[in-house]
Amino acid sequence: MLNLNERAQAQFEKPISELSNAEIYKVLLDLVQEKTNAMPANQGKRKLYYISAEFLIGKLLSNNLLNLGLYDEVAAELKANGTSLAEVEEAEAEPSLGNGGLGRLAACFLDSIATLGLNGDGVGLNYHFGLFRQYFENNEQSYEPDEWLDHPTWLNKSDISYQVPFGKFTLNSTLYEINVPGYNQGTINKLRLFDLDSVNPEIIEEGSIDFDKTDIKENLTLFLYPDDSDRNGNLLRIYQQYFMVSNAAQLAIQEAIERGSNIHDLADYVVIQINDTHPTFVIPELIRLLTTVHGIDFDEAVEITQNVVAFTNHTILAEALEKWPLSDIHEVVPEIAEIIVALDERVDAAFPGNAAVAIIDKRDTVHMASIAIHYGFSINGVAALHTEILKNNELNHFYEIYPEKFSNKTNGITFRRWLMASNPELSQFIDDRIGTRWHEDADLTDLLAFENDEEALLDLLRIKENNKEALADHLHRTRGIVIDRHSIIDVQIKRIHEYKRQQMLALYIIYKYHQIKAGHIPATPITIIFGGKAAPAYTIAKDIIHLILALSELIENDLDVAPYLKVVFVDNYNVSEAEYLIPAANISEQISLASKEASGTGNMKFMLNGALTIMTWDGANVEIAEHVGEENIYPFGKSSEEIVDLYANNAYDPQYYYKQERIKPLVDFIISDELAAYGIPERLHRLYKDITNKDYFMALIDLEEFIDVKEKVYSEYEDRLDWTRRSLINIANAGFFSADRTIEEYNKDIWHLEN
Ligand code: CR1
Repeated sequence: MLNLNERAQAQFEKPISELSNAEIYKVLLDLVQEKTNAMPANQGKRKLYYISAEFLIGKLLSNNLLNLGLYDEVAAELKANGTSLAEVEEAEAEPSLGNGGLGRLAACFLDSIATLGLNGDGVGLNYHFGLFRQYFENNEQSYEPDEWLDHPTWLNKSDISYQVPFGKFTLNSTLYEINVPGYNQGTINKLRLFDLDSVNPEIIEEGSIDFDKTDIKENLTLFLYPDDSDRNGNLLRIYQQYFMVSNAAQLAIQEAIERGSNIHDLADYVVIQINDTHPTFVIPELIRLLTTVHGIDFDEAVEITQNVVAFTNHTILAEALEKWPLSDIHEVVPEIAEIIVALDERVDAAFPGNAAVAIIDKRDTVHMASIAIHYGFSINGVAALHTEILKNNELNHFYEIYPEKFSNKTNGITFRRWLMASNPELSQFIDDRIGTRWHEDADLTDLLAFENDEEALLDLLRIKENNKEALADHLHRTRGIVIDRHSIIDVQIKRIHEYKRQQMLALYIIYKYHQIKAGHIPATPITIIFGGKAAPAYTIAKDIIHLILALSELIENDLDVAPYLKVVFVDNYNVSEAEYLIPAANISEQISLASKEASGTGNMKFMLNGALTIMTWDGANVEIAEHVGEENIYPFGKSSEEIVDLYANNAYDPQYYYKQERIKPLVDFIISDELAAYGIPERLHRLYKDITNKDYFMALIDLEEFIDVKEKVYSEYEDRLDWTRRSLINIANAGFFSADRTIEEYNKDIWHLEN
């Protein structure tokens, strides 16, 4: 017995039934912290450090209770006291330590690494305000600092601190730690977040997220990805990155020495996985520490580093493959700039004349991915198609010289959070049908035996309806938004980016709006839900948000259409919102321009929760289609080869598509008088011009096929039992997308941790 009432009395001198949600949350937080603080860490000679700019960990209470085996007991005690975990969790603040798929992947990985009992910690920064809190005003995105640290958190302050020697000053770090218990493991790993005591929120200008970018001591860990559209922003990002990796490298070396390393054998003790290019400075930093602090000569330091560091690439978008002017790096940390120059000279000597693999290009710009590939021992992509594109296109010049370094590790998601914690009813449904072995091995294929079992299908249908009900309540309670709980729930949630093509779905909405106006009433009302943030400096992405919000208001105010079509943009989309949206979704929108979405992981979460996917042949969608079979998914659009060719030959002309009879009126509607009533002409005209003249991510190329497939999907939804049968088939085949499988692959091929 946990006896929560005793704890409540001791802490608040009241029984549970008289506590507020925030107080109950505090009781449970302390209970879990007590347990995990007492648990031993995973052991092993070799230890992994997973360095990442983002860890989008979400709220931790339910997940931790689940992993500790306390979930059912706590749920029962709360119920007996007239409340529930869902209600109590409303009092938990979601940590603002990440933004997108890259950060959420890191969080799923931490859960799986701990669950497999492997010795591996996450290392990152303790951002005080994350990216930003998004809200909408006048149908535009607005910003607020996303406060989370003034609520009770899971952070433990450690006494570990390092000196980080920048060119102009040295800063002392403070390390905070979050326990990461594995599922049924009895051991923990940690997420280790470095910070500065001198950081000062007061420097943020009232009512904005602006601050003095040059005041490094006070601003260093305020925000994730501070605006880098000017030089001071560039410098700040370099300050952040170097601060993160210098601490990580010092920590890894110190712990290796404690476990018995003599530094020459560091690679037997340490493996560092760098999550995208943001932590790449760890390579020159390791070399600096080995040579200056540990007395190793340069050649050997390079060799040691090369055996320690492995790199994951998460995108082929040029904008995200980081490049920094050498002079900027020099200004922040001259020693690191000098080491990079030396590393570049070695590359030059080894591959003379091969400009494509140079670290420093002709304009003295440093290519971070080049450092990571030359001076790491492994590079992997995050889905089969993505890895092929890296090998054959984007990174082909590197692949030619280092074929043995390349491998694929298709992403995965943790079923603990994305099924057991966020969809308990579905989880119970599965337990009742096939037992609980899947909790360990993620194998759900025995569910296929129920494909034609009407009772099971009706049960599954009822669970989806309940989750829709819960979503409707949540949207109403938190935002006053009313949705039809019996409508079809059609969801696109992800960062806002042209390549993800939220604008294509917006054009479809314009199509549907006119169809309904013309009297073609859908058999079931439709609710289309968006969620996601646009980077503050990304104008077109903000214009796309504006278009969707304006359409939403237009439709809302049109009494002919409003009963049948509703468009919702959920503000400040995050993990907590995803946990309502994904279990409730009927349709998952995975409609990126083929070749551009490295993997996607939302796609896997929707599949696992029984949504059917509308997809382009991109990223992990391709593998999802392989696992569920093409009859249980809705593919459309040009192939990645076709798109890669179009780019290579500069052969895409948006005007050609714009002029098509079915497309032109949809695009023209963006600048119509009707929409102008709800919109800002400048934004709508700019977007219109962009789509008709540039359309770099080809929103128009697949639009006609998209319209056809959407119509087909909605009409097939009318056969609820057959729809639910295919939903079951999707769930049953999701096992491959467990992050445990992904982590087993990383460990077998790259990390070689023993447990
Ligand atoms: C990719 O866009 C992928 C995640 C995790 C993202 C997405 O397709 O699923 O990484 N990349 O691998 C990213 O955020 C900065 O790059």
